[in-house]
Amino acid sequence: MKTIYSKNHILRNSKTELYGGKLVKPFERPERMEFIINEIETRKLGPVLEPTKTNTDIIFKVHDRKYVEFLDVAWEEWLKLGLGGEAIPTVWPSRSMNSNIIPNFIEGKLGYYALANETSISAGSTKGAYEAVKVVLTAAEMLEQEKSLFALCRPPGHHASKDQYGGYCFFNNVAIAAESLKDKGAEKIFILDIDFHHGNGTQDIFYDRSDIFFSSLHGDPKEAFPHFLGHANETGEGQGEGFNINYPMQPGTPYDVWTKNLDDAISKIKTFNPDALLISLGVDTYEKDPISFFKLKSDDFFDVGRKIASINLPTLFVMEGGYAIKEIGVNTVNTLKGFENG
Ligand code: Q9C
Ligand code: ZN
Repeated sequence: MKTIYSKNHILRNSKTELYGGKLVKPFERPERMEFIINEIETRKLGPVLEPTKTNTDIIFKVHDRKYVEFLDVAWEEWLKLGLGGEAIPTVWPSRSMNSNIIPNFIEGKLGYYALANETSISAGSTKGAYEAVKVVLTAAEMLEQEKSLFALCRPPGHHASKDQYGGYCFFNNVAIAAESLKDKGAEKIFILDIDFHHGNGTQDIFYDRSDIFFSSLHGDPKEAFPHFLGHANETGEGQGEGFNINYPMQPGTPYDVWTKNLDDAISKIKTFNPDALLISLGVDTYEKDPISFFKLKSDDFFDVGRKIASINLPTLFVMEGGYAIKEIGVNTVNTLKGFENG
């Protein structure tokens, strides 16, 4: 399997994450990619190629123009305040306030465009996020010639909605890939999100659509981030009714329980019969992940890949989360090798 990867992901390199009441070194850090690339090379998954697609205008099919413009200037505007630290929102349009008027001042804009405040914006963050879009667009374009591809995106994307960043995500890479495939003639796309966290951004973007089916296996939002979306009763709306399925699961969920839900999702994929399958691949379902609570073991990821291969569709894997850094490469490549040898 070919991997598309940009070394320029390093442009996204913030120093802080608000976690446990402290500013800590971010869980979503550049070294994650080094462990994955290393494992791809040692186990000879296939060539690692740089993105060739550099026009990212299709972003506007997924994200609001004003949101993208905000991300383009956020760091410069924050810098002008001369406060020294990284850009972190401190105020939101909460239920008792008015969220219809977008503030001019950066402090207000951060709260308007952020869905959480662990994702600090720093110099280069937005440029790094564009690199992940180039990676996923190059991979989507190549999917016409290849049975499967791995878009090694960083930063991840599935928490980013039409007009909000957070959960380490700025642009919704997998959603942008889906729009790109539709642009090239695909009629139906299925997005299966197996990251530990609910893909709230992807769900929100396609919630009223019947041509892009979204399904997610994740920690129950009553217990886990993003906390305010990902419940089982969210099934789509309007034209999209019936084209969204969530599988929230409890703390401590082991592979045998998790994989029954995967089997159910796979039966939905087969019935929907899409032109392509996009996998939001997070390996934070791993038992030793520092911020998650499922109990998948490294060997289980082979089986995940094998099951996805059995669906027998053009498949694009898009990297999302995974924070057990030492094992992130093994778990990712196990999934992809399981797919190839399945
Ligand atoms: N107590 C992705 O995996 N903070 N994002 C969680 C846990 C945010 C995860 C705090 C986690 C975001 C792409
Ligand atoms: Zn995650």
